[in-house]
Amino acid sequence: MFSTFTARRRLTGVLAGAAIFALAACGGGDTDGGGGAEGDGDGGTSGDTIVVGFSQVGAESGWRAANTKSIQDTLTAENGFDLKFSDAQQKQENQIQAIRSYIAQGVDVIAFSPVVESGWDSVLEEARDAGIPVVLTDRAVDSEDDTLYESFIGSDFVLEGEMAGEWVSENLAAEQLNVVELQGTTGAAPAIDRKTGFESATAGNPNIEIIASQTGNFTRTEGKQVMEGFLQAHDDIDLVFAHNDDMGLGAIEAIEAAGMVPGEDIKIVTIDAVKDGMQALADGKINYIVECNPLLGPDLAEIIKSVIAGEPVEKRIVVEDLAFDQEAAIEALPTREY
Ligand code: GYE
Repeated sequence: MFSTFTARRRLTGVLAGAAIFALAACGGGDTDGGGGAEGDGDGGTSGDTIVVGFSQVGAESGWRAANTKSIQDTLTAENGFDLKFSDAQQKQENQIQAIRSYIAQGVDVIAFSPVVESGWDSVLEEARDAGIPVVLTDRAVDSEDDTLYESFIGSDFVLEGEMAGEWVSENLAAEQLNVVELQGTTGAAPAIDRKTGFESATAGNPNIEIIASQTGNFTRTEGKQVMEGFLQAHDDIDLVFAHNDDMGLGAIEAIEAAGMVPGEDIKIVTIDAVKDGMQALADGKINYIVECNPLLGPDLAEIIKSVIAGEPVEKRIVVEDLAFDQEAAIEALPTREY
């Protein structure tokens, strides 16, 4: 269907088959509300219910909302889980506190999406000392000791940045192209890696120049604010490269408020491919989106079950990502899950 855009998809690891099965099985799953901390309070440790403490980054983006929903819809009592879920509001200290609380509660498994890459060693050592396995989802840690966690499932963010950069280089850079970059949260794996990937893919093209680069913290509001600043400082911006859709959507607002046409006067390339972003792409306000699949719940459930069963799990499981131009977005939108 999107054959021209799927060439670089991949999913590695021995769990690939199980993961794909789980994703398919989840499609018709429960949609009955899903609330926050599922199954708390019945302290029964009944049978083989797996108690999971999950520390989420926050609620900063459409991607995050879809990711949270996927996890809450999958780690249900019906599927054999007792999920304790907390939202860290993009603060590392809140995540460390949540993980310590899960250790104190003696959960069976801790899973989390680390807001930033650094600074996790001591709390992960505490989990290990307590005999509680840890699974990383979505974002990586930079710990040198990879025995501190069982498995890390998430996209290849460097590849996403490269895919964006390659498309820009091939499609928009026949002449001088002045790029402004809206970076994700400072210190977060996807911000670091997407920047690296984009830079390496565009470095060989002498027409492409990144004239400004600043964090918009993966939110629409900050994306808009930073773009307003870019527009005040530069009257020669040709392209916005935003590390996620939400910041790109914020940039659209700033560009329109400045009396220009997003997607034409200033081109926009983003990463995520959530519905709002895809709609803007279909409308011609965004020019290209590299996907980052947030539906990690089913794979996470399989990994956790394997860990508890004492089965070997892959240390790194890479999630597949597509990419979309306007035509592909129009085709995909009617059946888009997130
Ligand atoms: O791209 C962004 C979110 O970690 C991959 O976090 C995730 C990123 C995603 O805020 O929208």
